[in-house]
Amino acid sequence: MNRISRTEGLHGSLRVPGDKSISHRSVIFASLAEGVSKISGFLDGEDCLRTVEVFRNMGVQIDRTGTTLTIHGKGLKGLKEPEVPLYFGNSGTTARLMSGVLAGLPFFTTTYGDESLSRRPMDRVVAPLREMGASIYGREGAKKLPISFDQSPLRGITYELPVKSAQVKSAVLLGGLFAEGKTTVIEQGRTRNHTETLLPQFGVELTEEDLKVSIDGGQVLTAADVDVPGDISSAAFFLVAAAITRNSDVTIEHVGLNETRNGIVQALDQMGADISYTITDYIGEEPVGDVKVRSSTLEGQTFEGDIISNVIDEIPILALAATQAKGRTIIKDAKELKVKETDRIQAVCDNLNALGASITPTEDGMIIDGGTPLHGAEVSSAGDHRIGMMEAIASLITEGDVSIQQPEAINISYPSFFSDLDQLLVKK
Ligand code: SPQ
Repeated sequence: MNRISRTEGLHGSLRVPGDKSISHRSVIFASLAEGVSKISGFLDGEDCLRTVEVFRNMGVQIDRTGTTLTIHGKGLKGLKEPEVPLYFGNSGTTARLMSGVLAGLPFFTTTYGDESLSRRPMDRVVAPLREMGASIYGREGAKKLPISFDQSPLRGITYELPVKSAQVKSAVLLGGLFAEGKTTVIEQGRTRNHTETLLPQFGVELTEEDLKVSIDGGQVLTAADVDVPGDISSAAFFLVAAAITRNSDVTIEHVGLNETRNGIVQALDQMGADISYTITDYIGEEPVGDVKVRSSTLEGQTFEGDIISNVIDEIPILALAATQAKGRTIIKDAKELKVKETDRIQAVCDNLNALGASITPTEDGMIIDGGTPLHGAEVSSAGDHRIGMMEAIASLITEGDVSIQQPEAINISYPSFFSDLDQLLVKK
């Protein structure tokens, strides 16, 4: 249990750990590539380490020194049948993206996850992969983990995504690498595009047109070095912390500012936050820069439509910002939050209301009446890293201490969260 007290403000500069989405993809692509790739700035959180372990179990040598990985890729045809079931832990990204890979491999694999991941939907990737010819078996007709994959040739398809999901898009494109012919994915709206930005660095050609991405099967991946930028989803906790606390002035450096991921910067700006950013570099096609935030007076807003996919993982912390804004904030079109590590609509409402907020859950989001002072209480991460970090930031503004049950969930995406937070806290 972690107990945190109100702060006098946050000051200084910080680099947050590597982007989770890019770290997963770097390991997957480098393992499937021919040759040796070096990944620096890798996120050594539990989720990304699951992806590493999955490939080690299929014969890929992956050496890790801190946040640098050296991956001796095996090519699309060089992986070996694992002797053990593959464990995805809490990681939805590992489960969904690896399904695309495992469906295309010429051997049997069986996979499982922790309690939370075993509740999350897998039919969204299983359905298109089966349409491509994959042999997939599992619980509830393979709607849920555990799931097994057997050898079966894949053929390219054109698939219109029924949900806005980068994981499903990526799973189908990865299946497409192993398939005969062309695979095309058509999105309903833009989702994070790291698969599309990173695959070309490994020599894969993709064609993109509006919301359509196509890949030709059988392309060879060649080793590449990747420098992973800081994770904007991790930075978001400090951006909101600085905006809602007095006497704060924080800069998050060298963070990924991909336009499919920078929704939290847009959302805070829309709420009137004192926020600005500069792009300082490009890593491949990924823009990287510094984001500066100062204590702000926020105004409630309505967030709906296209911005939602761009800010989906930041909605818990955005909701906290909204509790301190003037007026009402409405979040709509965010039904996907119900199938994350927890039902994040319910978890945000239950935990922030326990601290004195006024939030009403809706079918696809929440309504937050702002300007509520928060007080201490005992809350829980409920095993969800983003809920745990949101609670830790909330505790910086509560009258009275907040106790957080299951704080260890934060290690999923941000093992150094509490020491990084401590670096920014102004000491009395
Ligand atoms: O990996 P996991 O557990 O699904 O992680 C989350 C998160 O909060 O870190 C979601 F719970 O991020 C997803 C994100 O919501 C990571 C991701 C990706 O790397 O492709 C895409 C999003 O999920 P989805 O279902 O919208 O594709």
